[in-house]
Amino acid sequence: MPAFSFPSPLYAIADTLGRAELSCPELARQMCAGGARLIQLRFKERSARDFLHIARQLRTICRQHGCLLIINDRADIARAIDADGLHIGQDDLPYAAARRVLGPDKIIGVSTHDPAQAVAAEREGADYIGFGPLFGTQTKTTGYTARGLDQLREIRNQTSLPIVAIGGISTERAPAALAAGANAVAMISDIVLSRQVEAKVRQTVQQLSLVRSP
Ligand code: TZP
Ligand code: MG
Repeated sequence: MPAFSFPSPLYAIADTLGRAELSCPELARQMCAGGARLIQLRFKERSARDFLHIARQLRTICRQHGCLLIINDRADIARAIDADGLHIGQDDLPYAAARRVLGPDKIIGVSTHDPAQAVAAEREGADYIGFGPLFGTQTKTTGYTARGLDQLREIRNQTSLPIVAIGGISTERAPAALAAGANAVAMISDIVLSRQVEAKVRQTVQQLSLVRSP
């Protein structure tokens, strides 16, 4: 399989952050309409059935727009809906087990927080790594201090895998993450809490297309 590369520097995470007025499918629709080409479905603290049901809807939406769909945490759900890939953290299924569930052709990304984890993810066979929390974030209690741009540069020097930076990234801060070696930026709150998701995604995609990552 050829090496994976992100289809666009925006890695949009569909997590409604509990906003009652915005459903996950509606969020994904607006992200796609704004030009997102990769969406991760992050659906915490809900039943497996609810997760599966929403994932199926996103599968349809993403296919209609030529957008990759990555499922967060759950290899079983990724496989059940024939998602394009899975994103796992350090406490989820280990990479090798997730690969057995998904088979050889799906994308598997692994969250990392330091150089040793990044090197291990590459050795195990991950297609890309997440790195963060890059900046302070309100969205997740990560248990890690903000890693910062210097550590991102260090990770860039330690791995040839595509890197998606995550944590506290806004449209304004994203170019600095790309300049420090990230190939993509993951964003939740800056997109989801903006009143107009489609316009916000369009503006972000446009801004990032002007940035050249090293
Ligand atoms: N992992 C590290 S930080 C984070 C995750 C899932 C949350 C990122 O959300 P935001 O709102 O873009 O800071
Ligand atoms: Mg996880």
